[in-house]
Amino acid sequence: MKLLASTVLAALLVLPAFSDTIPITLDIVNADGAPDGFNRSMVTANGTYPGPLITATKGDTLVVTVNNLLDDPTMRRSTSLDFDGLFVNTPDSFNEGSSFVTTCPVAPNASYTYTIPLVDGQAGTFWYHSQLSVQYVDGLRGALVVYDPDDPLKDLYDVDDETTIWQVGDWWHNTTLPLLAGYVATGIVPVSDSGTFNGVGRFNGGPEVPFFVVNVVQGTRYRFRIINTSARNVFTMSIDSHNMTIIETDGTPTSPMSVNSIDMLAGQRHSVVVEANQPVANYWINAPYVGGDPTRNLNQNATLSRAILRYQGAAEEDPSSPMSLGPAGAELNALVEANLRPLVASPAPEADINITLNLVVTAGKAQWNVNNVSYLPPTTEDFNVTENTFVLPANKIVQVIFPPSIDDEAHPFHLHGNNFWLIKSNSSEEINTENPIKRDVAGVGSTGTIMRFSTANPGPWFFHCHIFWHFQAGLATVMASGLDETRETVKPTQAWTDLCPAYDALPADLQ
Ligand SMILES: [Cu+2]
Repeated sequence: MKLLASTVLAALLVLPAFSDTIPITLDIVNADGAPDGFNRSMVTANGTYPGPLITATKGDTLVVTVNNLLDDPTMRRSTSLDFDGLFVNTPDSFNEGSSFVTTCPVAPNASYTYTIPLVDGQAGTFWYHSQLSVQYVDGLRGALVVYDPDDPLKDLYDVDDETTIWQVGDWWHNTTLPLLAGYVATGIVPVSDSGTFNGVGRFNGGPEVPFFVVNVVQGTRYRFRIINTSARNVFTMSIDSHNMTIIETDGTPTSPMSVNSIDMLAGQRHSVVVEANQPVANYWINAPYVGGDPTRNLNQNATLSRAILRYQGAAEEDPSSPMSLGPAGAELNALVEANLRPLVASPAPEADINITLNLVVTAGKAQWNVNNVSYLPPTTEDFNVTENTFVLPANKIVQVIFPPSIDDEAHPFHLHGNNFWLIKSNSSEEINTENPIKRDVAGVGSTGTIMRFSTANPGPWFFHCHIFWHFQAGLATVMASGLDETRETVKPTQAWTDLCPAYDALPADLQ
């Protein structure tokens, strides 16, 4: 059957690739769970944390139906789904899921179908999460992988499937409405209780939840797709006695680079090739995290954030080596973001428009400002000043400059629907316009960050910090490019048009 299919395909090579419609149904439900051993109510897709894996092949069309069945009043009752990192063409921008920018949330006991064609031959590692307030902190997060049958790097690995996806994320024991109230009252961003690796973790004094086990066979090469699904924390990924060869950065095929430690900010993804080339045994996968002052939450113990790489034939037990935070000192060969190169060089075009964004927190308050404006979602469907909207012409190159800041944690800025040339990484003083990496989340911090993006794909694209506590506190802008072109192109459905009046009519506790 396979042979026949490939013969037929070969005969049809001159035709466009087949593209499938991928129907997915996600019941958004409150479910009890204990990812790190502490039982709590969560917001989930289909009852699990993380949510079900969504897979597609490049060129397919995702048709994701969300049935909102949420009923727990300690968390938001409405919902909205964002598919992080996917390119979204202008005509589909209304289905992009950004609450109050491209759509309104889906009310309780209502359904909505997001139809998103995968465009521009894009493939790679993505994820989905709620994009309503900080709701994804409560669990509504999951992986989304777009496979490329013609992956130019496929000769580098043997296995790439549902068993090779690593989702790391911060986890809280309390639900978001009280956490957010605490943040608003004190100006202190909530500090996570734990970290989870594929939905399991441990906290200080908690039960010994079995660590997640990644099974490998000696002599085999694996493509591990690592996603930081955090709302705050930075995870530092390493595997005892193994190197990791980075081959993807936020969906961009990456010139292979061997390292043994990778810092990943909230929202960032990498694919790494790991060769199981060590003696048959159990090895620690170290996934320590940082995010705020750990003394503010005594449940937190970043050393307990880890998983097990288990060779076939090894005993079903924990590794015998000590739990470390990963390579250090002379052994450390950490990823330097500025050293990432795309597999295919893509020089950054000269900028037509320059925008400087100054990020400033209001002391003691849950309020972040971009150029003195704290983003507030609109109450009407028009753009206004509190949305920090930058109205840009279509078909231009926009350069965004973040001056160096003194904040103690880097802000992972994320652009919706598009990616950007990262011409100056926060990890280096170097400016690289020749062959910079293209990605959709990059840290903004102490040395300054510069990125460029094209407005050839116009739309009202959200551009915000992926620390969702900061996002919720106003650290967001809208890069609204080619608004006239967008209005001419976008033909929203009646179902979309009905979302805002339905949401606006809800009592506050159902929003
Ligand atoms: Cu931030």
